[in-house]
Amino acid sequence: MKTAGARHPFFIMRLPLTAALLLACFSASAADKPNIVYILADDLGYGDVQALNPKRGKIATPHLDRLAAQGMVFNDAHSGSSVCTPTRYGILTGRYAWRSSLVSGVLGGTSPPLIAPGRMTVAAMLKEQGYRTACIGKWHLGLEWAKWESPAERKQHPGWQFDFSKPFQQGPTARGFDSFFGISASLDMPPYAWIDNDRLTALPTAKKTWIREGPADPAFEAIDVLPGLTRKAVELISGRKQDDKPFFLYLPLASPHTPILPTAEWQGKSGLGDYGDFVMQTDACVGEVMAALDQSGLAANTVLIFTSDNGCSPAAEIEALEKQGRFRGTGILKIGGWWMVDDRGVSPCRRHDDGQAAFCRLWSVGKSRWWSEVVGEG
Ligand SMILES: [Ca+2]
Repeated sequence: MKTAGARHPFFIMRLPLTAALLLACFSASAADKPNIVYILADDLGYGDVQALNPKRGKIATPHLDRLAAQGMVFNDAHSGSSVCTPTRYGILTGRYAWRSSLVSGVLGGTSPPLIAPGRMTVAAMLKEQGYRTACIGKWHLGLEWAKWESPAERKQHPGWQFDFSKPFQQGPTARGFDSFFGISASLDMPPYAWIDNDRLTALPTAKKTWIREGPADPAFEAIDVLPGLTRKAVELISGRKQDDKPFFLYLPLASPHTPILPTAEWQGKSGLGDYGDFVMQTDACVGEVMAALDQSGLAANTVLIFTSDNGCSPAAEIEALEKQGRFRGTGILKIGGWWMVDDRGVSPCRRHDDGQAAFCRLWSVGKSRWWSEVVGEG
């Protein structure tokens, strides 16, 4: 399917370790360095994108389908641990997560930093290459929150484990990003509050519960997060000029992870329940980013990557969705307590050397000028 607008070089689905792919950008000439937008969905099932599951996919994903049609699809990649935190660790450092202090599982919203100080990240490497770097979204790699100076101070703020009035250390801006806007971890992990660079935008004086109870900015609502992240990403792209420095936008979304909260505009759209509606809204976010790149004239020199950290969680009510035909006849594998859905039933967990994990088999759906020059026809 071809549509108006510039072609987006490629599309990737479920590719947890992509540092090597981003490294390919460095072989471009200094004057022709592409912008890079890396969108990471959270708990989006492989079979939920119609382009990847055309016969059985029931959720409309027109923007991802267009991206797939205009770009390239990588659909046989493997990961040692594919849930939220290890995926993010692998993407940003190029290392297996089990080489870090977190051998399995994920961090919480107030966990300490997982990426060691001084460790090279994709953002830091691109910054050295003259890129402006921004992270907008769900960090989930730990932050060094300020500790209370005295037990008396802590006593004055029951429920506050840390002094949230102070900036944290060792966050995204200490790991190679010029700027950060987003949330500390998963959307169901406190503190429930927006973060701007190295601090909360408002004190978490309330208590809220989205699965977990914790301190919350009274004005913060989980349902506003996907629209908020989308707006910020579009603002960043629209504010760029063609003669500016190249930019790297890392956009780790918090959807369609729990709490599954499509906005009123999307409720009921899929006919498959909240999860289907939230997937459609996530697809629309990708559409807004693509439109911003097109309208700002940046698309032709921007590498847009889309992937997901893992398959959809049991909270999506998989069995109910299956009864409606969503996964009919597809392979569903349970790895480490999480459902990995693949319409060919391929195991996503095989081990490779770090540098090879990102590239297994590759199918070319379309080649851009940039792809041909930088990566080559082979
Ligand atoms: Ca996830």
